[in-house]
Amino acid sequence: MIYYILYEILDINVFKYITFRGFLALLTSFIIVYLVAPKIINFLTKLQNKEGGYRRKYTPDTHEAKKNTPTMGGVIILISVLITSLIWCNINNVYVITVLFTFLTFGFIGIIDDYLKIKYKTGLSSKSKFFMQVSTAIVSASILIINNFDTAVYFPVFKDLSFDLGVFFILWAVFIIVGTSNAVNLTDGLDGLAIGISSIVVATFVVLSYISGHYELANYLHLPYVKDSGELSVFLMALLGAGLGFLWFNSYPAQVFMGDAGSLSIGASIATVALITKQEFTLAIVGAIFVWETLSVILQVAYFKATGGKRLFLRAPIHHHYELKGIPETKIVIRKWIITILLAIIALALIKIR
Ligand code: 57M
Repeated sequence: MIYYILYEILDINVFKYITFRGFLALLTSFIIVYLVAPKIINFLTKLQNKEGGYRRKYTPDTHEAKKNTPTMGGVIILISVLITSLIWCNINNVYVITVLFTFLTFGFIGIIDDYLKIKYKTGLSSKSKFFMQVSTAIVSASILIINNFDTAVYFPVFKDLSFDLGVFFILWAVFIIVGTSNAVNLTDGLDGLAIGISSIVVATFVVLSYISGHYELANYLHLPYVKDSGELSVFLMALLGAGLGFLWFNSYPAQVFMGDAGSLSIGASIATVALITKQEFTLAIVGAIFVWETLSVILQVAYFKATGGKRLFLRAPIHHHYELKGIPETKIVIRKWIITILLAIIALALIKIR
């Protein structure tokens, strides 16, 4: 909005620049989170205490002390990113509209699930949650296709390799969006783990979306040029500011958990940006912790069924396995952040060797 008034109407040139608005977006969303989080945490704590909260069985003993920590803290991120995007993004940009739609709709699905868990001790059924996620992803992909989006998939390293999916792009988009959303959700099991990794991934895609929307840079680096996708970096800077702000309160010992409201919306929006910028495989690289956390669950369940009840890991997702081996929670979290930072550097370096 302010972008429209300051640049389109008052013609104040500096607000044309994505970088300038991006830094303002990061500061704005961080300050909003820092100011509203205490009040919302207080409200969620009262709600949780009134309704008795939600406890999963076989939770590691180290999590017993967390039983009164309020969840659904993702609403703080949703509010901050929405306000900041309306202020600093060009909301006439079809990619910003698509990502905001995905972000808010997955966030709404998460809010319903979190609230049902708090109030009735059980969330949405897996089927209804999956149906809502898939439906949203189909709408997101359809918005892109209606706006003549390039439905080809591109690959890291091999600059001339691409494969046009045509209408099957919708299936690909559903797989990437719903898969990433649930991978972040599974990973959200230790203080600061999901938000820390997500913020590093978001920061990586700030760079990638800026390049993807910059004709000269994209061509110099042999990356797919996606006209007007650079505006996504302003949205991502808003998400990064909100993520850092949320980490302020979710770092160990967490004052609040993000809930599905946060994990689903963050995962789905990152995935949608990866689809738009043609960097789905880069997402798999920098988000490899999300992939490994999900794979550990798949392997655990498959092994459990194949061996009639034996476990491959002490517990899945894999972060609980390390916990049960006696590694302190903060050490597990910071080591996974370090791995993700290294993966982000590798992912960006891979661009240069195309
Ligand atoms: C999402 N939820 C956390 C919090 C957060 C099929 C199976 C793998 C499913 C999986 C599952 O239910 N995952 C759901 C993970 C939970 O966090 C809440 O959920 C929100 C995210 N959706 O925002 O509201 C607990 O995680 C801890 N936590 C923190 N700090 C944070 O910042 O300490 C979360 C955020 C919170 C808190 O204790 O209550 C979770 O771990 O459930 N199931 C599991 O993840 C369970 N695994 C399991 O049962 N494995 C089995 C089979 C099924 C594979 C096995 O290994 O044999 C684990 N989680 C729990 N107990 N709580 C292990 C058992």
